[in-house]
Amino acid sequence: MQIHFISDLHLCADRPALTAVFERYLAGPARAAKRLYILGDLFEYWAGDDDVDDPLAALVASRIKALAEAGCNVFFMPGNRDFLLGTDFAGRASLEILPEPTLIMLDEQPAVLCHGDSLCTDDIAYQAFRNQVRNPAWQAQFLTQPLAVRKQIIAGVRMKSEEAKSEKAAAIMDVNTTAVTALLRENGFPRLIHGHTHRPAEHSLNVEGHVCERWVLADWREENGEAKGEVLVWADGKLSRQPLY
Ligand code: LP5
Ligand code: MN
Repeated sequence: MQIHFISDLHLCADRPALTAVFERYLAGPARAAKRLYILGDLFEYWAGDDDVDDPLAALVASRIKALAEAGCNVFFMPGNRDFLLGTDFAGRASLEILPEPTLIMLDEQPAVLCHGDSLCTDDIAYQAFRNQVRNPAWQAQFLTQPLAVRKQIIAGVRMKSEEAKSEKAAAIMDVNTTAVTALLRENGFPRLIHGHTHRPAEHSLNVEGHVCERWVLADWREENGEAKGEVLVWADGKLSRQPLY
């Protein structure tokens, strides 16, 4: 049986072709997996679990649930866009929310999982924003506001974020070596699997004398009118990438 990893699907009502790729994946290739890890940014944004009846959210939850009922354990780790996803959605989708980071085993080989944004420590403005919105008290207060108001606030933040990103150097928005080293050291120098940066690659690192691999997941996107996803598959003792259409 296989173990699958995906992230950065950024599903939203405006990109139905991407949702269709995800539906085909869940009904097809995912059925070969005993575990599926969704490492954040499943949704373009998540305003709170009182939005579970939104047609896209309801569809996604029901399709994930069908996979879970077919025998695959599905795990979700929050991304920077959907960290407000909570137990209501998890219940509807029959998935388990994992803390970040989480150390897992791929057969006998350890791997540490995270979304990836926590490793981008050179992005000082983003880390300040992250500290604020990941604070439980801040979240509780935010969630007291009506859903429509939250969506308006999020629209404002997304605009500000796009402006800010256009002025940042590309290197600032990648992972920081010291942060990667610290995470690997804290977890006993395993493999690292993460998304977020949209820079799919396999890096081999020598960390304090240990050779570690860092696998970066691909984002899902529409290109030249075609929707394309990707899953990282653990099978037969190795990882490989499988394109999804
Ligand atoms: O997501 P991505 O890869 O495009 O960009 C991220 C960082 N940006 C974000 C913001 C999200 O994209 C959009 C918000 C998602 C919804 C969250 C749900 C609920 C939260 C409610 C919030 C009030 O995460 C971006 C990084 C980039 O990754 C690369 O790592 O650079 O960070 C920024 O651009 C942040 C800015 O530098 C600073 C913050 C700007 C926001 C200011 C808030 C002002 C409030 C305005 C209200 C109208
Ligand atoms: Mn992200």
